[in-house]
Amino acid sequence: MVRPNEEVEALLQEYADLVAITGGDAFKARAYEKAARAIGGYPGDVSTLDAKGLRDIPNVGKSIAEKVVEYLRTGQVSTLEEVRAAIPAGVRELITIPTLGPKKAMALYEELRVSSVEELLDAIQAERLRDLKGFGQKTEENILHGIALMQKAGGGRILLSSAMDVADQVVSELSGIKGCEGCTYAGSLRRMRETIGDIDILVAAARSGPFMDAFAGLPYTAEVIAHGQKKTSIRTTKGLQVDLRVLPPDAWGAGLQYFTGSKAHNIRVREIAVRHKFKLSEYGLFHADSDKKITSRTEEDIYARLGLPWIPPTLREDRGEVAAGLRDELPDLIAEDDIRGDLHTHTDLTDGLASLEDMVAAAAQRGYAYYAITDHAPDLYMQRMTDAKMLAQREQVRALDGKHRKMRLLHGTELNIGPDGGVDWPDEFLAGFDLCVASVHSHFNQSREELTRRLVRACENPHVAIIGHPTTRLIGKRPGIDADFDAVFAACARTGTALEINAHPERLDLCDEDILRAKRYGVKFAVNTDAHSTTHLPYMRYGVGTAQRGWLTKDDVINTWPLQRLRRFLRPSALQS
Ligand code: DGT
Ligand code: CA
Ligand code: CA
Ligand code: ZN
Repeated sequence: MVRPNEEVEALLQEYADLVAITGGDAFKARAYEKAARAIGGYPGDVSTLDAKGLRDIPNVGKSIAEKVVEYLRTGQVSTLEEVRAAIPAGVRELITIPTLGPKKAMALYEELRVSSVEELLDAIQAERLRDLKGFGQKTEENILHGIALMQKAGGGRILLSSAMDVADQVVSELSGIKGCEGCTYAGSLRRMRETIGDIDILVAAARSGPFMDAFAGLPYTAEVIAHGQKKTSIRTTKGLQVDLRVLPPDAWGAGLQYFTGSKAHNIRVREIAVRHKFKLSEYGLFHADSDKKITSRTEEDIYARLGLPWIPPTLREDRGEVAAGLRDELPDLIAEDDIRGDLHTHTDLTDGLASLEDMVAAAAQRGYAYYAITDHAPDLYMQRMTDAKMLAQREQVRALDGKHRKMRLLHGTELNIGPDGGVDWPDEFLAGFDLCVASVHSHFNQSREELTRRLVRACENPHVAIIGHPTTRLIGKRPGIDADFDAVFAACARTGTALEINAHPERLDLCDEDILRAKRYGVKFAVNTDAHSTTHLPYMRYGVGTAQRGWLTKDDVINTWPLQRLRRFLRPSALQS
């Protein structure tokens, strides 16, 4: 669970931020930022590399490699410690507020002597920010929202993917212990919620002792909070709480059902039990009057005795799943196996970290039937895209197509939706692509009317087949844009434009509730990873989990369709203009 790549990524990113905030060389800050991303996306374990090995990673030069080596050897980097010391701790706290960049944080400190979140709140209250250059009323609102987001995150919830990495490891460790008859994760993680409060692990075994001891002794256990025969809780080195419960194999189904939750779902299911004059607990389903056990061994059995089909965990949120189950109208949910391809991915032609060849090979490994490369268009000037580069890439894609016998390649692009809803290539050029994704990447603070018109206009572009990460939110960091999404969903349905479910764990955009709403308009969806590295392709599982939470079936999701049907959908249609 020690994840050296992520640790080094965070370290270099912090260094980049601190260089920026102290008014240091912007070029240097950017170099560190690039290296941070490269190491974060590097498929191997960086802690096994020496300085030379590190320098083979793109964007990692000599001095950065040396700092990484120092960190891996000593646990700290002396130059970073120096910069840290030179900046008041309060200002560093300010940088961590989502939506407030290093520049604004420094301005607040230098102009207003604000050096903590508390003082910033006071300053906003006293309207002292209004006189600062570059700060407006909208900035204030954004800062307040950022602080609220941060305080919510401070409630200790972590991203689904981070929790999943830990849980997968714990489950694999405990499954190997003698006497294990079953081991899995339950709770919000099994329901694939976008953030996780704590991890709940269940083991089925006759004797709990060996599991509890092994659990308390795991290398990443920083603190044992409670150690008992039924339940042990630990805190990991990263501050995440993990609860382990060992259940008698005979009560596995009841325990799994109970600890999977959600609490609201459990309450709804217990109401059904009461109607049958039954009693449902973590120990089993019983007759209310005699206490005689009816069943407890499997979840299927328990639901069946209540007149319900087995309800997939991703639906267990009390959003009508119990009523739908009673009517036998649960959706036949999309599964990860149904996904035939990824329709939004990048290469190192723009800001991706891997070459076209490597990305395509990794996609073929996943058994996809098709795969789209969608590098950025010219508007994101940092990427320095040109017509010639894109056309040269198309040649390469065509040449590669067929090398992986079972996988067809689509050549696409991710367009930037400009402030007025226009995109960054003319129609004639767009007509040459197999697929155009279009997304918002800037100007998040336009008015609601402008944002809505902007997205609707993008949908109306006949070449735009998919709206990428539609709200642009970053979980715990940046709120989604304030558009009238009902109007956008209606436009998508009318123009045959799919909405993306971006599977990146920091995005999961659209989120479950937006998906449910959009589906009512008859919109189609695409579950894509937006991979910028080969290591991002497996994020697909989080996108599919989110799609399930939005009650989607295969038919709702265009990248489960056979290629021919997909191509018909992608074809520019007269309807759209
Ligand atoms: P989290 O940890 O905040 O992400 O969310 P959960 O859903 O994993 O919640 P957690 O860890 O507190 O409890 C795990 C499951 O145990 C929860 O989903 C349902 C069940 N549970 C816990 N407390 C109660 C309760 O008081 N009543 C009922 N019916 N179920 C409960
Ligand atoms: Ca939990
Ligand atoms: Ca728990
Ligand atoms: Zn992208």
